[in-house]
Amino acid sequence: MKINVIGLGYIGLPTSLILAANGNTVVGTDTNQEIVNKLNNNIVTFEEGGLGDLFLEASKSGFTAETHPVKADMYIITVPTPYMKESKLIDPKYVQSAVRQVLEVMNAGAILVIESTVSPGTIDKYIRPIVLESNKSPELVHAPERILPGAMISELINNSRTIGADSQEVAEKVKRVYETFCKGEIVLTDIRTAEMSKVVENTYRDINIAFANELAQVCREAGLDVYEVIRIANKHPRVNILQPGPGVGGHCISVDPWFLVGDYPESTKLIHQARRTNDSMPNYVFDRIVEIMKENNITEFSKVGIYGLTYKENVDDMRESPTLQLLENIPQSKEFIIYDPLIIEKKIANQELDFSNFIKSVELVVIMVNHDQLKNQSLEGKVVFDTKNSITLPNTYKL
Ligand code: SAJ
Repeated sequence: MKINVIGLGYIGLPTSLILAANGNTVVGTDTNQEIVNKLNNNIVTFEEGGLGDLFLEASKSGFTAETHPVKADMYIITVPTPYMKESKLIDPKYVQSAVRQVLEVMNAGAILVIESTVSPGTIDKYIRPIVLESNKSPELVHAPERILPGAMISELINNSRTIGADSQEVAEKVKRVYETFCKGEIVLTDIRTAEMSKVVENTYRDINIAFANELAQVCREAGLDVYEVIRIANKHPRVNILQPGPGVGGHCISVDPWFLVGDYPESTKLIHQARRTNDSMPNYVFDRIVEIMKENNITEFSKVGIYGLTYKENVDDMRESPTLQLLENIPQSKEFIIYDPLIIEKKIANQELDFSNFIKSVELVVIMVNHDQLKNQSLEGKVVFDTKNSITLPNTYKL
């Protein structure tokens, strides 16, 4: 089976490599020439545990990268699916353009798998018409990706997967390919159910994080320690509350629930409120920073250091990160000094690339991301506001 994976980002690259490392002939395609050049020169394009080793194995098995789709038996599309800021509706342009490019080169009857997360109904509304217009009649499949950045390789291997197709026969064919690397259960269904279940998974998590974030605010008003309250409540066999934090980032959980809100505005009150709650957390963090500054007679915003620019711990992905949301929402926060051990090139103003320079220049350190690197650093002598409950120093401020 020859497979062409379209879009070599956070999902497409690990997916291509694991397929190649497990006996499939794989070509990866990305329109970004720089990504393609790097991969063909044996440079892995982002940090993820185990990705380097997987890359070596895949390269030995003949994995290569191209800027255009090639002839193959199966195409897997893993391009981004942004949403439009105002309407909250999905913007399917990247998936549509990938499908068009693939249709130009494919042989009739090849299989076209969409892994990109799409709002329920997208494939029928925006993809099927393009496919029907062509004379290639590919089999359409939706196999939504389900991997957690930071644990991608083990999740690719062990998670259950969903394959939505128009017929059992096609679903079984695709299942046989995914089975070459996936040890989890592979569930077969129709395309619309696959689309909806993926978006529902991320919405479920968003709502549960919003609940934890709301509890942090309630406990603060009540003068209680939210972490202790959650720890005790979670002793109940049917309670499993997540952890509050400075907001929800990443390209999945902070995006997918909007697809449902955009399409079903009247029926998604809870989902919409959860999004608002999570989106309001960076502002809540800012209000707490101002309080803490007053309490400690810190008068200049430039004496506040923000530790963490990525959307969560131990990944180098900054998309929609709470720190970026904070900088975008609140003009005064632009004076803060920012440091992140995983962002090694300067990406924003006031970013400090060296930890000791960062720590020297600030009086208050705000922990926005709990990177492992923090464990080896001393924050002695600093006022610390820990929004991730990551350290146990005395006199640390919490959310
Ligand atoms: N967060 C909290 N409190 C928590 C857990 C997370 O504030 O208790 C925050 C994180 O700090 C981060 C955000 O939520 O800012 C999202 O992080 P995450 O680790 O929960 O999830 P993602 O976005 O890295 O990956 C999610 C996963 N989905 C679910 O867990 C339902 C992953 O399995 C999906 O494959 C991925 O979205 C995706 O691509 O859809």
